[in-house]
Amino acid sequence: MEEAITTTKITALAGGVGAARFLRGLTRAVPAETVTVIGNTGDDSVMYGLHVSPDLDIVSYTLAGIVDTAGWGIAGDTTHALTQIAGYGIDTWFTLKDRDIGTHMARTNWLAEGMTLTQITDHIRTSLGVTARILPMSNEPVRTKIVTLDGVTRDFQEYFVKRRHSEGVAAVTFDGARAASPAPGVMEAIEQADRILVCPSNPVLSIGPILAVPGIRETIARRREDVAAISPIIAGAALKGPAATLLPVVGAEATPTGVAALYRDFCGTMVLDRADAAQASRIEALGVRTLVTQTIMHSPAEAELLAKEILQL
Ligand code: FO1
Repeated sequence: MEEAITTTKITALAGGVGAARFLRGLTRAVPAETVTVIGNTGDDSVMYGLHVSPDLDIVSYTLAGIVDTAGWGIAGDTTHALTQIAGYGIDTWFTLKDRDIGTHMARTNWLAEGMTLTQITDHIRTSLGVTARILPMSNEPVRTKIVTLDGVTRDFQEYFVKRRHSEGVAAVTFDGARAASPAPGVMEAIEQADRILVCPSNPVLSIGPILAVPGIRETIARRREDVAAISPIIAGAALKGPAATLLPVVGAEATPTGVAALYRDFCGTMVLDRADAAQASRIEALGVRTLVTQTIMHSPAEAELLAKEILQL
């Protein structure tokens, strides 16, 4: 009798650069077509008239092998369009390069024609040769807003890029989340996955918006034993971005224990770096199992090793 081939289905919650680097390793460790990525769209924005979906594009470009060394945009891209509009007096603080603009032009036109973000994201990733499935968390607009200590509410990219996340933050909100619904395929991907991974993304800015879409957090919580999250905080700091300064804003410590406390209702295992090994017992005391290993990914090969270790759990 022929042996049944069992394919493990993996669903991953993802933000931008850190997530994409992990996913590049994951899709080396397992067949990419067994991976479904649920991507954050809270960072989406209209820039120079074009709909930009940074986290979806970062994942698509990274898995397609065309991402720039910055972690976003396309390698070797040029800035002619931006130079042109700067000449018209437009403030070009958000860098959209020429080939990348092509993606945003296509997306903007397709949205105007009535295509959903799900359909558009699928078309872009398949056109780029990406075999992992990439789903936006929702097709309805959910927009991350930052309320500063001065009481000013900023659009996400204005806080993150224009002001280089240097302002004190009083609160983070996800406008539209309550009225949004999970995009087609999202709930099924969570319910039918053998393993659910939370990528090493900012828990507040990147994973927070996904969990804010009604139904998603509760559905993941029903799969708690199969959920593992990789801490984006190592030795009290984030490798990239403001995660360490934003965790206290939502009442959490800027440590893997703080991340575990935020995730404990839906996450059975926390993966933390060896530098934080001393925190394992505090995390276990929260009822969350731990895997202590090297979580810093210097290369795709190291990301693959990390993915393999997590999948062997
Ligand atoms: N990040 C920057 O620091 N500066 C930029 O000008 C910038 C432009 C940009 C354009 C397209 C895109 O997909 C991403 C872009 N990013 C830029 C990254 C982005 O702001 C953030 O990394 C994500 O929103 C957070 O994951």
